[in-house]
Amino acid sequence: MYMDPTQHIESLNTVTWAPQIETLFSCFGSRDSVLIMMDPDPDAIGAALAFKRLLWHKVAAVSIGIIRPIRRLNNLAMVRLLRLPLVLLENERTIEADKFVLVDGQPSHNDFFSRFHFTAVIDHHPQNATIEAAYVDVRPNYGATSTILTQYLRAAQIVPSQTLATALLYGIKTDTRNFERHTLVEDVDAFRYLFEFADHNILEKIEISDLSLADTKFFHKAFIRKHVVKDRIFTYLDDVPSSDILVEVAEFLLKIHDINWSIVSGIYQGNLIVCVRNAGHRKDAGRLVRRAFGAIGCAGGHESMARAEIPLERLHAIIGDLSSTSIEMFVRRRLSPFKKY
Ligand SMILES: [Mn+2]
Repeated sequence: MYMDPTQHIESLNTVTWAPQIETLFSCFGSRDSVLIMMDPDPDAIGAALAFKRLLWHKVAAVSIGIIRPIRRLNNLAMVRLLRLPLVLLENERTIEADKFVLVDGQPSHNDFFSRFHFTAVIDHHPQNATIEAAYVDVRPNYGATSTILTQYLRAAQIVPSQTLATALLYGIKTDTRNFERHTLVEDVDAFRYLFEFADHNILEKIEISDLSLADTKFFHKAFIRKHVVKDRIFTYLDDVPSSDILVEVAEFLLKIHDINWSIVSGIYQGNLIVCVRNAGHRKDAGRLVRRAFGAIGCAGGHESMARAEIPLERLHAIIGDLSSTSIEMFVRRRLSPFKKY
């Protein structure tokens, strides 16, 4: 059956929405010192930069504050490569501004936000509480707040700089997962508009920067210990610093030609964690993991990704010795392509 890859992209079927740009500008004066706040993910960062650009030459000062440190490596790459001026708001008493703006979030989303009285709130999350602000624009059907801000820039006839366009483009790409989820024609439109202004070399580096140097030693171990049975590749990594590294390795191993299943396991916080990725036209990762481990631990997932967590005491009761070899063999036997359930 032919599936239109863009069928999930709905259209609002309305006249192109014109942002109330003059109403927004009337909320700010030339003496104002403005702080734009957000919980820093790429969409929020893009939207905040765009808001700052809108206020350029219209107010006395604008700064952008983030309410927690950025840890995701792609996002750190974004901030460093684009040299973004973000300030960590550790303590609200140190904040000196007379007007506050919130993007990609709502005051009720967070204790930190709820302490402020905002002049403007622009967001795309579902609205579950009334928002007290002079200017509110919440559009829950939009894929990204960066899309909304791109419309504001266009309404204000501001051509985005390369840095701004790159940040907005990356914001739209991450929040819509490259248009695989909650996407409107408006998101695609904003993407198309920003595309020609963005720095695609920097964007590419941001998108692929998801490994730290320390992670590479787990890849090394994964390659040394790999074991292939039919179209399944297994590897066991002993203790890992977080379960994320199991995901990274499992996704990487799926790139191997003729491999349809990658099964990467390790010990984290007293549990054996088994991370499974499945590619190909018959995908069943969730079902396989539930059958193999459902009775002894927590197991589940989707068609293409699944995981199981088995407490070590439980594992000890089943296999006795908890050496690398016996744990490795246990996972391999449970997920063997020859095993019949
Ligand atoms: Mn967002």
